[in-house]
Amino acid sequence: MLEIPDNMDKLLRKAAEHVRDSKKVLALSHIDTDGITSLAIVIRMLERLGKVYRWRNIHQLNSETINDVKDLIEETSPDLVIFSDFGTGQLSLIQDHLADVEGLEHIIILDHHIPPEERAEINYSEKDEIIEINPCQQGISGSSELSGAGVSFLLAISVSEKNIDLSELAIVGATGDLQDYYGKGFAGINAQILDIAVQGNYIRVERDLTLFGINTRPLPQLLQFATDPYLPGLTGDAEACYQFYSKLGIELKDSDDQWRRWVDLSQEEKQKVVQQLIGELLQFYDDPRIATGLVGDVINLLLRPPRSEMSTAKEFSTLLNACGRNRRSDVGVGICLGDEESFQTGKALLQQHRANLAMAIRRIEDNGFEEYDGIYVVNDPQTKDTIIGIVIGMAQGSTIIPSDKPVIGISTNTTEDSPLVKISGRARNHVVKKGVNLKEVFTHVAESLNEKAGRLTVEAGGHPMAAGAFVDPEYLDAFINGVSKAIANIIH
Ligand SMILES: [Mn+2]
Repeated sequence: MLEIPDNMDKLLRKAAEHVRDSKKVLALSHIDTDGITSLAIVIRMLERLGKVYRWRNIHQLNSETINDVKDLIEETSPDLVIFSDFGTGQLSLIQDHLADVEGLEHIIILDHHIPPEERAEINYSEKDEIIEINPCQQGISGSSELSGAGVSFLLAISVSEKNIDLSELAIVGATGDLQDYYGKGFAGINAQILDIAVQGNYIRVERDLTLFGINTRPLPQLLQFATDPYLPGLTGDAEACYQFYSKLGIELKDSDDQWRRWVDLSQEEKQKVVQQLIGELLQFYDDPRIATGLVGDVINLLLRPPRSEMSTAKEFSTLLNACGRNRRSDVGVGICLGDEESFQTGKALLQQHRANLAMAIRRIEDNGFEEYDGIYVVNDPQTKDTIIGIVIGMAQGSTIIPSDKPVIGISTNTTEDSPLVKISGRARNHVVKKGVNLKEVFTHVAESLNEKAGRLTVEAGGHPMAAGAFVDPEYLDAFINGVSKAIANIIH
């Protein structure tokens, strides 16, 4: 059914065996859309096997939170723990802290993040108690070909082909991780999973507008609240959005005085709007793909209520992300599993999320940012660590912050009273092409600081264009200066 490397298939089958043999399972996952959908897939798989299980989302698996995980394991005494959408970067933590817990027989890691360099030589997958399944170790891209939810789906169908409907959630997870970025569609195993979902009639793919809210937002708000991409002159300006439609001769309300939504427009009306928007974006952005990406494959989710925040993969993924960013991933998991009350709560969180982002962007506009050699820095103590990455990305996307250098965000407003400072970095495509790899820069600076200090002061990870770090406040300045120097060396 699916073409996957033999080695990966072997690991999946072994993991599936451990799942079937388990008596009590603890499932742990990351808090974003991919983590939430990964977890929902794992839960459904366990539920269908009639297993006893507990689950929890964890914001970040690090040297602090691993102790909470250990407590949770001791409290729930599972014989199997499944980590999804994280675990690869924390394998040594997991090994050091969890491998010898009594009664815990197996650990399964379902991840897609790139393993740390120092692990290249070691094949931990050989060890029996920990099975790690990660496309990066199988010659498959973990940033464009398979997400955490995709890996979880592979396990679920290895356990039973009845889990094939969970392909829907795998695609929502991949969407959340932007694996089909700029409407270029899915590739690799993602494309295979999409095919399966289309054939099963769980998903239908249509060429349409890729903005958030085509099913749910009144026409003016579709543009006014657009953040991906930011629409110059329209995002944030209600009046301009009304005028945009009236200039094109498009009615905003139907004959019953109800707001029209994008899905209510005729093909001809849609065409007019799309042409106008693309024209404006082409003038504004140096990357033409941002404009052309306005139209792309829209993934309709046929198992979910129509005309709702769950009807397309993009809207669903945004809804789930909002749950996570508001520290309520559990609500997101409930939504994936079809719980109506969770859905209502999630919608309220989405509104809150939107408001939080708008206020954080406004503060950057009002208070400005700092310019360093090689980077821009936003240090806003009011912006939560869970949204700092999105906020700096949006601020740069909307040219509030110039895009010639990466932007680094600092958040001291961290989850669960952690003493660590959260750092987020974002770099535009053309900066990455110059050779800036934020993940590498962050990890190298972290390593050298840790070495100098003789202890753990910074933990870093991520991708070339989006990376993050948790920093001991004492080393915050040293870290920022180190990153500044390293990037300046690359782009000068
Ligand atoms: Mn992920």
